[in-house]
Amino acid sequence: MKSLLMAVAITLFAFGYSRAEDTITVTDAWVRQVPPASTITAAYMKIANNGSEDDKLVSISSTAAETAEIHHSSVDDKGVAKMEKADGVTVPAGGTAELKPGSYHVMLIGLKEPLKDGESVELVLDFENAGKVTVSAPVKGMDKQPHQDHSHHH
Ligand SMILES: [Cu+2]
Repeated sequence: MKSLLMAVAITLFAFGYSRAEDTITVTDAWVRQVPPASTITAAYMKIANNGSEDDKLVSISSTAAETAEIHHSSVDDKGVAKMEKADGVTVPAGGTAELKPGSYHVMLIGLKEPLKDGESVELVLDFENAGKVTVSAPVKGMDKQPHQDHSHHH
C-alpha cells in the first residue's frame, strides 16, 4: 500500500513537472561572468509560453547567490540609464519574453563563489501559473559577452 501511494505521488509529481516544462520553455539562458571581487551579476534568457493563458515570472532563486531579483533597465527621456526592481515579467500566451541587457534581467546578489567560465548556475524560476521551472544557465566568460549593460553600476 505504501509503495502504491509512493508510485501515485511520483506520477503526480512527474505530471505536474512535465506540464510546467511543456507550457514554459526557457532557452539561451546565460550568466555574466564578473571579476572575482564582484559579488553581483546578471542573468539573461528567453522565455516562451506555449500555453493558452498569459503567465508571469514572479520570482527567482539560485543556489549560487544569496538573493535573486528581477530587474528592469531602461533609459529615460533625458538619456539616463536606470534600473529598477520589477514585480515580474509577463510572458504572453503563445508569445515570448526576453531577459536581455538593457531590459529585464535577473540580478544575482551575493554570489557565494566566483563564477567560472563554462560552469553552469542553476536558476529556479517561479511562474504564477506554470509553477517552478529549473534552468541551468552557463556562465559566459568576460571575453564572450555582448556589450556591458551600463546600468549595472550598483
Ligand atoms: Cu539589475
